[in-house]
Amino acid sequence: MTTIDAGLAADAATLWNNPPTVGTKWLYDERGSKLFDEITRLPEYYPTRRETEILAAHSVDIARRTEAAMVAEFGSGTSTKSRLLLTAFAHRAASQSRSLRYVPIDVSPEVLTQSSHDLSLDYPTVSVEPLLADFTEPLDLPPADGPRLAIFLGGTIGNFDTAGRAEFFGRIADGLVPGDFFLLGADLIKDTGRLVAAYDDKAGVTADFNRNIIEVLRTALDATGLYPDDFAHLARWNPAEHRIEMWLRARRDIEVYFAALDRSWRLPAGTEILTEISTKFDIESLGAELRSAGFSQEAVWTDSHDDFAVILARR
Ligand code: AVJ
Repeated sequence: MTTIDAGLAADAATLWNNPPTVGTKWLYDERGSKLFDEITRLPEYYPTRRETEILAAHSVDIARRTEAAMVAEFGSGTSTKSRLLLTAFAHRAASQSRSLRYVPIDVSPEVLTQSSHDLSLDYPTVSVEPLLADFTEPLDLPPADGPRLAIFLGGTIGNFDTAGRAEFFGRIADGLVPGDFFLLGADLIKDTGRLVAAYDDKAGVTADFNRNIIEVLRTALDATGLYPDDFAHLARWNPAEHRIEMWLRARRDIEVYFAALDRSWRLPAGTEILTEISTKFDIESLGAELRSAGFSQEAVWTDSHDDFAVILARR
């Protein structure tokens, strides 16, 4: 995990902020990515099932509307939902004797290698071209001989705050040319009880996922005195920012030494560390954000419960 280790040392300064924060992407090492995968199957965690319902119902339509030669997926993870799109896109391309390229982009090399291997076997007509990259940094998409479709699914857009979203949408728009497309999945504002339960499940998988970031810090920064069990998982709804926030609260006074940084980290009992935000949206304001980034809205689909939305935008 050399890429993560080097990056985390450079990223660690926010541990000394007030409140302390840890870059959300450090939740998604190999173990974290597997735990997140488990989260997507929890009864309380509805977003994956809702988005899957939308993609299952509309993939053929999305393939027809875009006629994409390349699908580039930001934060592809295990690409489970992308399979619905790939099936439709590969079929559409084959029926027109076109080829289809799929570019999964992720920060986890293990997850990227495994999913690319599996996809190549299952989609022999699709050229799978994985890209190990952090989508929070500038990134050039490979050129293609036809429309490109950038996709960002799962509601991961919720990990950005308002300024971060504007920057991210602007960067996607810059990387595309007129005629290219952007497909965005976003979780919608709903009953607070359901939202909180989705991030604080009964089985405690989300708690383990959150605490895993402590283990990532411990190994990457060569820490002594740092133990996941010393932290309690908290999921809170922030109504002003309409987002779920995940925090870790120190259960006792904690004193850590990071050998990789030659620096110590003191957390009095009760100190809370912000590890992830998951913003929830209303369709109108999200559409407006896309328009200010230079996209036009082509279509919006929601699931049968109006829990989740998928927006197709054109550059
Ligand atoms: C992967 C960012 C979409 O915000 O719902 C799930 C992450 N964190 N449970 C989300 C997550 C805790 C998830 N995203």
